Amino acid sequence: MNRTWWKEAVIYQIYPRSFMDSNGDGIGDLRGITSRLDYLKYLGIDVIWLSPVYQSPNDDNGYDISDYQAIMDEFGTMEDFDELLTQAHDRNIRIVMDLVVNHTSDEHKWFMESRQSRENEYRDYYIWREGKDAQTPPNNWGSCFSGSAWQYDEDTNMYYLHLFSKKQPDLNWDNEKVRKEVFDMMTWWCDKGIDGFRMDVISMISKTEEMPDGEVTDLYGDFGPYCVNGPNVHKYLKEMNEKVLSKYDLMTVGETPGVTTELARQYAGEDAQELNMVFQFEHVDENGKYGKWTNERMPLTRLKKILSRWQMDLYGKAWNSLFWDNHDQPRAVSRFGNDSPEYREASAKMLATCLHMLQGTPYIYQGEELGMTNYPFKSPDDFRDIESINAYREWCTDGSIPHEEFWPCIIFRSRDNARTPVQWENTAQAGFTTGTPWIAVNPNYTEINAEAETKNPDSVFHYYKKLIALRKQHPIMVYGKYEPLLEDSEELFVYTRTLESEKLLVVCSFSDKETTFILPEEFVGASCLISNMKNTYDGKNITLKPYEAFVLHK
Ligand code: TEU
Ligand code: CA
Repeated sequence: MNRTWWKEAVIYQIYPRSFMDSNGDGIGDLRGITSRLDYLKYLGIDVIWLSPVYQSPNDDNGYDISDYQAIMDEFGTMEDFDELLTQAHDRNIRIVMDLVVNHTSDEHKWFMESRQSRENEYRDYYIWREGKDAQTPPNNWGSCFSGSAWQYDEDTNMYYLHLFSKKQPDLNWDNEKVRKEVFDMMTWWCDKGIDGFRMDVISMISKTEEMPDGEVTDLYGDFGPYCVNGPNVHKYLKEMNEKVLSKYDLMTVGETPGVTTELARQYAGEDAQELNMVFQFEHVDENGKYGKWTNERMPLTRLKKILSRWQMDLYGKAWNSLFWDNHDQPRAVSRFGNDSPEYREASAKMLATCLHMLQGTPYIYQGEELGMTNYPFKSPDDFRDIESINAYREWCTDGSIPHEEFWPCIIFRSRDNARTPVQWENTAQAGFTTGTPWIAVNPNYTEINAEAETKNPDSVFHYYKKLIALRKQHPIMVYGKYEPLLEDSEELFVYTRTLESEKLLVVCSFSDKETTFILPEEFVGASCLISNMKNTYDGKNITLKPYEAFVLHK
């Protein structure tokens, strides 16, 4: 298996709007990020994945781009970006940009032209279809952000497709002019010296020609079979690789909802000439009777089965991206751990151990290294995210689901849990801004903040720092072969990693009860690489405290 820098790196995702505000307008910005690079260097990360910073009306907080080669006014200027890139590179930190090219903003000049007339030269940059009539869209597909996936445009009496908000019209990738525009823009950013791309819903860029009604799963038809992993997606990614990616030393990761381990070997195969790795979502796509809006937790055995399959199916063939959360997911310690005062720190460290000892490139979402938790939402007015706002209206306000029934579901999974400001210190607004933040700061910033944790050697922060440092010292963490143990346990996630004569044993308790673990003979007497508790692991019968995690090395 060939060894490369992006396999050995730890990636830190920044959601700029909520990371650090430098000018007191309550909105995070590029200069704010630059001011925190020493903190990231101290943590030890190698790469920053920067969520979108391009010109945008912010209908979906920057994932609706109106100019790919200009910086969003609220985030600063292109000079601020150039300074951030220089300062990051001076610290040997790479910058990976968020490439959002499944769709643009409806305020992009291409769409402003396209909607002018059916004959406009930009008409075919997007996906326009006749409705069944002026009141009936071309089919029953639903948008990810509620409502129909089709928006009627009366100027030309046609509908345009938007798999996300109606201000995010889908680009027509079958149009070679679109592909050329995108590849030219990517080249422009690469020539500025960026180090790669995270590619937003890249598995959705190719749609089938036929667009029939989809299976109705909740309120609308499912567009999946016609818009995910489509007929030309690999052709277009191979063209992107040949015309852009292959010309630079880049890290590329596709956000590929709907990907399987089989397809991952096409998207990110060692010899596939497409991408380096993909984000899969099987372990975070727990659904209930209201789709994603559920506070049900996935049984540990199912979580282990999914992660094991991804470890074993990709081994030696493709590369895993490892994450518990990001800007679209609830906070890891609240979802997979236990965010009570008694168990928050132990379970956050346990989750970090479990993830960072797997094979793949680990991603740390801003604040995860502090053990930041979900937010205590009190009312739908607390939401800022279009997905949560629309969902509450669709299911509750306009729908038939009582607030008391839906509320626990939406506050558990809302993307806004991950978008509250990073908690830097125990001062007003957690040191994120001197102004009024665009979204409320979690009140627990008084206990959970970077200043307190960087000073406390036993903090979640220092535990992440230690895990990152271990990765640099032990190639087995990167290249060792994964094998699961105790697959039927609902309390313990146990696995080994093997590289030549070296072995690791990773034991993580997901339980809030004491559990016992029988040490395999071969690990009796092995040294402890890291653990989140002060314990010795030299006996055969080990009693684990709630959320205890340890790694033995021989
Ligand atoms: O997310 C794509 C995606 O699948 C989301 O619908 C995500 O899975 C869902 O919100 C989880 O609840 C990407 C970006 O990460 C997201 O922030 C954008 O809103 C979306 O694409 C549209 O660009
Ligand atoms: Ca600001």
